[in-house]
Amino acid sequence: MLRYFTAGESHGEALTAFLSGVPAGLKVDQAFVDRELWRRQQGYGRGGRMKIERDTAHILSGVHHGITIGSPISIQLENRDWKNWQESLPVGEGDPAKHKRVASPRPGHADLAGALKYNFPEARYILERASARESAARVAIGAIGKLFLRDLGIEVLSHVITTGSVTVREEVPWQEIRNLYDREEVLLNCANPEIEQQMKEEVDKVLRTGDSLGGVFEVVAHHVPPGLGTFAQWDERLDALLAAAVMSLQAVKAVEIGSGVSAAFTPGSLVHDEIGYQATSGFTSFSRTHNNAGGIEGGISNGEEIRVRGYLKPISTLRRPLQSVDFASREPVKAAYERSDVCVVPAAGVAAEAMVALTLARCALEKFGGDSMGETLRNFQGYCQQLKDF
Ligand code: EPS
Repeated sequence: MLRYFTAGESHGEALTAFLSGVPAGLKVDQAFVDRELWRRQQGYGRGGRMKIERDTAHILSGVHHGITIGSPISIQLENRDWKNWQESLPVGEGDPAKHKRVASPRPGHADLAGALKYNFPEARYILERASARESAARVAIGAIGKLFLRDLGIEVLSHVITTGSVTVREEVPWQEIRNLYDREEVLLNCANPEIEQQMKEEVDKVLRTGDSLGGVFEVVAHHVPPGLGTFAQWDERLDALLAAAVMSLQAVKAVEIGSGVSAAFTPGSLVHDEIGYQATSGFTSFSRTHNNAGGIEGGISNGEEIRVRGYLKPISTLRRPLQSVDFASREPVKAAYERSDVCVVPAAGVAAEAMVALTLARCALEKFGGDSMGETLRNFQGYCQQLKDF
């Protein structure tokens, strides 16, 4: 079974990720992993931290001579900013006078709920782990998940649909999303250049006013075979697994599969994807008129593209802070401010790609799993033949 964990604080020495259950013999392309980390660092609206960091994956175990060997993979990412925090956030006791308190909780952040839960008198240790910096560790192991899926012909990428009040209305075809991957300037990672320009103006507006923005990203998994996930148990449904995986990312407040939200307000005759049959080069010859289901029916992938959207709340650190209460005096004050991003929708999309890839990789391994890639691919090809013969 594919399992994964991360560890690390935003301003600690390093982030660490563990990935267990990858079959032996998978080629690990370090440049690909680092490119994924680079992609997560991009986007218009990022803050000063991304100018400090150069995220690269230091693979410590599980990979030798460029291939996985079946043992757990551990990856470390250096926090370059650590050198600025060694005294204020030491592992040892250190000097309490150097501690950087977060004196008043930010509405929308984990600060207050976390301080109450872990019984700290202020929020420093809370924001350290709650920060979206953690998502870099997921992207590192997600890249290994993507390399595994790639051997099965599956690709996972994302694009931005909404930034603030600006939205792309039409469905964006796979090839246009694929083209975004090759861009050297990510900007808002939007496939429509005119709309992307309007999105940039939205970000400029909040940069001027000291506010922040949320938005919507869409992750698309291309060339997924029918049959991943099942309706047999609630916790084996692919849509439920994907929803949890994407919802687990910092700042995501809603997840949608296909046109799930608008479908609730539309008659069934206009929602469900009619079925046809014509010879194609796909997994089967069954075809669909459209893909409102987002590639999943009955908790099972149906052979269409999987489309998952994540809805992000605006970043909760505001340069013009909202009302809060001082942790010590209990007096009304403005919420604490620390360096932050104002918009992270493209980066969140990349982190969500990692979560979708790890979820699909887990389901694929449950279905085709072998201890080596050779065994896994043999099982996969046998299943593909079964689909052709259906
Ligand atoms: C992030 C690193 C953080 C923030 C951001 C995400 O770095 P720092 O706090 O040092 O500026 O930029 O975290 C948040 C948006 C948040 O609310 O915690 C990263 O690597 O993505």
